[in-house]
Amino acid sequence: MSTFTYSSPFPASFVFGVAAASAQIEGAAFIDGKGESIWDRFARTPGKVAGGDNLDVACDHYHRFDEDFALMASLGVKHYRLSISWPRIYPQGDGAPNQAGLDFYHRLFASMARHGITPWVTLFHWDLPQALEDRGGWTSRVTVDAFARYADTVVKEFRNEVKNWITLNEIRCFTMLGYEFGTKAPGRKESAAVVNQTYHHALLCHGHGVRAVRQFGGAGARVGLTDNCDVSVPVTETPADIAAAKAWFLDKNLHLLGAIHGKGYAQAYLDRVGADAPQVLPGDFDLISLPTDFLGLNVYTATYVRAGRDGQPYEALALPPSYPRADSPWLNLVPQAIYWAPRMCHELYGHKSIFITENGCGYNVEPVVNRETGGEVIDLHRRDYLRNHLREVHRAIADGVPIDGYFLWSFIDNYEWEDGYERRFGIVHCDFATQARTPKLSARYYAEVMRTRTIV
Ligand code: PNW
Repeated sequence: MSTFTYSSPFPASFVFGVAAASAQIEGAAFIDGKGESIWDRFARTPGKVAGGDNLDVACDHYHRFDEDFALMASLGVKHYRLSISWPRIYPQGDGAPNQAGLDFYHRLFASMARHGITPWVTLFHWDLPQALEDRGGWTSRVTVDAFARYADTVVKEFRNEVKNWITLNEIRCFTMLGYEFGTKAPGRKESAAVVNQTYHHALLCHGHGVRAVRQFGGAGARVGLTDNCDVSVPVTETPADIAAAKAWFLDKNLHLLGAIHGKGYAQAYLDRVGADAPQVLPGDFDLISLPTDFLGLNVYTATYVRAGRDGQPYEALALPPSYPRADSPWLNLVPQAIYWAPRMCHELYGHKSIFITENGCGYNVEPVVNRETGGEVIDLHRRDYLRNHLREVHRAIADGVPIDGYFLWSFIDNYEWEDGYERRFGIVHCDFATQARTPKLSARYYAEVMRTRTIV
């Protein structure tokens, strides 16, 4: 019988961490030879980003990483998920690597090591070199070939500093939102066939990332994908609603999670897309389906699903207008999302190691108060979000779901893509005018969770 109860500490090996991404915090957008990214271009396109905010300075982490890691260490953070900026390493996407870019990350990893913080490195978190977009971006195999070289270079270069690798962050966001809806860079609105092809190219890059880590990562290296799967939560936790939620989950994630677990696209997917199916070349699925060591899940929200009527396999419910949400319009507050997403992945695909690679919430108005005593932000809304989600992670572990770690998004307020600097996701407040950092109440709360390994 399991001795893991409601009040048990998280398992000793459970990883608590924080996350951020290169483009959102580094700044130094045109320094030391870094090339233009599609987000640098998108931000300068009128009307695309709130306030016309760009990534030029962001949190100036490029120049302040040492102080940021000291702050992390003071909060007891021992694991940090970051990403490497592709255009800092290959300013033109491919060609010759930029030594100054490589040197920067060596300095950064050295500082992390000095502060006792383990890196979890994402190879691609949306900052595609603009030079590759000019050659077709995610619609083209040129990007796949360039990514393969980039992944080889980065894994070889940092094999002694980095053991935990994540290939790509949230394929949906840089394909569907970037090439179908156009709300994210590069802001294109393409046909279904083109969009399906961008998914396929992204999957191939994931495969190349896995291959590169196996080939060059050295002993002890592990690798996985970070996916923001569409998450369903059963309206009642009864067999009928759970089965319906599972059927919905399988359906909505067929083109990505389904694909990496198959030797080809599922027939149900091919039936759905018909003539818009992506072009698949021989050997593609040898890469796409390479076994990984873990699955990364970014979980923020979910759709409620119940058993279908009239022979339908499920019914997904639209949320009523009064349903609570964060200031991000898509971020409906559904803590059970973080219970069901890993459980479904475990049950449907057999994952044996799952990391929550992001979870957090964004709000606009978070004033710094009590400045005379060093300052704080009373973000009880975030403390609540965090606590409710951690409870569900804990419940999942108690139910035998293999969740091995949790990374909070985000360490610090940063560039929230098309929402610019207006939307704050950090547990550390950033004053973008002065670059002053102020830990929020939620940072103190999370520090106590990490210290005691319990939900305080
Ligand atoms: C993630 N949605 O993006 C990204 O990985 C982060 O870079 C980002 O800052 C964070 O979550 C907060 O937004 C998402 O529309 C963007 O469902 C949009 C969605 C989900 C995740």
